[in-house]
Amino acid sequence: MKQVGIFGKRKSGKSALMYALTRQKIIQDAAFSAMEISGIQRVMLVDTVGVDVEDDLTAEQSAQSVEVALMLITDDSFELELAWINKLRRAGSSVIVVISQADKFDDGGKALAAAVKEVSGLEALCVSSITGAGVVELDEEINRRLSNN
Ligand SMILES: Nc1nc2c(ncn2[C@@H]2O[C@H](COP(=O)(O)OP(=O)(O)O)[C@@H](O)[C@H]2O)c(=O)[nH]1
Ligand SMILES: [Mg+2]
Repeated sequence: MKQVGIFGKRKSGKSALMYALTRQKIIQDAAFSAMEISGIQRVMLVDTVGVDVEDDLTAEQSAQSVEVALMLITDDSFELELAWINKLRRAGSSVIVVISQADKFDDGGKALAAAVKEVSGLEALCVSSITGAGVVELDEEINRRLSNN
């Protein structure tokens, strides 16, 4: 089964996002239940401890096996995350940058997404696991990346 890994610092909202995506998958699967539609992909979501934990084995191991990697960013010190993005790409993963806990920002995370883009050239998706904003879009992007791989 294809794996999607969730990376980011501790408390960046990885586990909450995993549950939000799981709910989304269940809703989606229910809508298509009893139908065999190609393109519906079953994936394994892999949670990790935190890239800010020294020698986090869960992140190190997942980096080797995930097809798609979500890298969560919550504030403007994201050097560690950028280093991990390079590492994940070298290991062959397709990386989606997520501005996590987007409900905490007045602008829904847009300024932080712009800052990430300025430094790295990467487009980020703003997602809130609490309000659900951006979860469907993220799910769609994951599916796109999985089918392009
Ligand atoms: N406001 C807000 N809080 C969040 C969101 N996602 C997670 N949290 C909170 O942030 C804290 C850390 O979340 P958690 O998913 O455990 O982070 P992890 O350590 O990266 O797995 C918890 O108190 C969550 O309730 C979010 O989208 N919005
Ligand atoms: Mg967690």
